[in-house]
Amino acid sequence: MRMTGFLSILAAAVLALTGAPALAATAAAANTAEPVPMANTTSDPAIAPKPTPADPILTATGAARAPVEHVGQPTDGWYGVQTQVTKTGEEARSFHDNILVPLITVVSLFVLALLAYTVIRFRAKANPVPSKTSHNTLVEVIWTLAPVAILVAIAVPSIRLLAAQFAPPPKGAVTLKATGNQWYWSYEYPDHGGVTLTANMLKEQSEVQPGQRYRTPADGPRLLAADNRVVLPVGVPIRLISTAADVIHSWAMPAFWIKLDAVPGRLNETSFTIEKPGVYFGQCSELCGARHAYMPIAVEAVSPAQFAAWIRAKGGTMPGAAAQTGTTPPAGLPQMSPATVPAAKTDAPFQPAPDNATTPVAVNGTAPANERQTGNTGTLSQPSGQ
Ligand SMILES: [Cu+2]
Repeated sequence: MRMTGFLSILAAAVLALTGAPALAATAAAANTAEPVPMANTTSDPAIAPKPTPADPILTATGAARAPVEHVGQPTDGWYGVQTQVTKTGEEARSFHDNILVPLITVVSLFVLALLAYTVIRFRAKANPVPSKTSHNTLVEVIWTLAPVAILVAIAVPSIRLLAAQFAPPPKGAVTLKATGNQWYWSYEYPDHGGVTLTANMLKEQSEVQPGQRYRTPADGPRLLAADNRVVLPVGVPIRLISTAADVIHSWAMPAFWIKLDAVPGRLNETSFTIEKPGVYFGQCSELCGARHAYMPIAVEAVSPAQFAAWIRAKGGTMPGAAAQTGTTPPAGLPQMSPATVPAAKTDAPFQPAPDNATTPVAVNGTAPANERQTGNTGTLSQPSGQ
């Protein structure tokens, strides 16, 4: 009887190992076979603004900078986490690959071996007279202390990594505010003259009307390419602030080791520094409705000089210049963490007000009530079909 139980465990393990790729393949097939549901195909504003040579992020030919394969995006058949381009991400990847996976493997094999030994050695047929042993102090102390030691060994680097992700950024950090909307992302650079942009997923050529912009390989992978990329400087600390306009979304960027919930009425904050220039892709990672899967995140990391040029091309200002006019408060954003943000302040206190780009964003929920009513999704430049 016990032998049968063991065999069924083995069978389940084998099934899980061999069945997983098949399931994944089925899911992938279903994914490619189904047309992308578009709630509002006619009014969705995926029309290409003609690339302007003045945009410093465009290459000399006027095309978007093409992403590099295997970097900042998923790869077919790839095991493990994506290549990391932040310090915390690299530490976390190393912790996962070099400590957690070997440890899990050793523990699993050890338990499997113990189980197999017990099942075979102490089976009823081989033991007509069962042992009456009820406890063994030494063994009990070992099997209590060994897991405790393993857990402590895992907890110390884990907690250090967790703390590193939520450490307040140093002075001079670039603030990026990401707002989740059903179903697109809008962004704001409050320290840079209130530059705003809206990012919608780029559709496939077969899904758009003639003349409308569609995804090309240079834009990025299907379902991950966005019509507008978030531009961030390399080597400069970034303060990411997230919130949402309707339901909970999550700003997730695997290559940065970032997954930050975007909650209506709240501000969440994290910080990171991108180490390598490139194009990186992520997705909303909180189930937020029918088109949850179609609100990608595309980040283009460039040199600080290119970033400054891009900000100027977008009509913004670099913080040094802006501070003198008093229009933007680089240090005025409160250091908010999920724990310190007032929870139930207002309905929509964190809406950007793109009508007047020089108005500081009401990040602390103290904007007058009449201002809170403005700046809703209607003022965003390219709201997606809903
Ligand atoms: Cu979402």
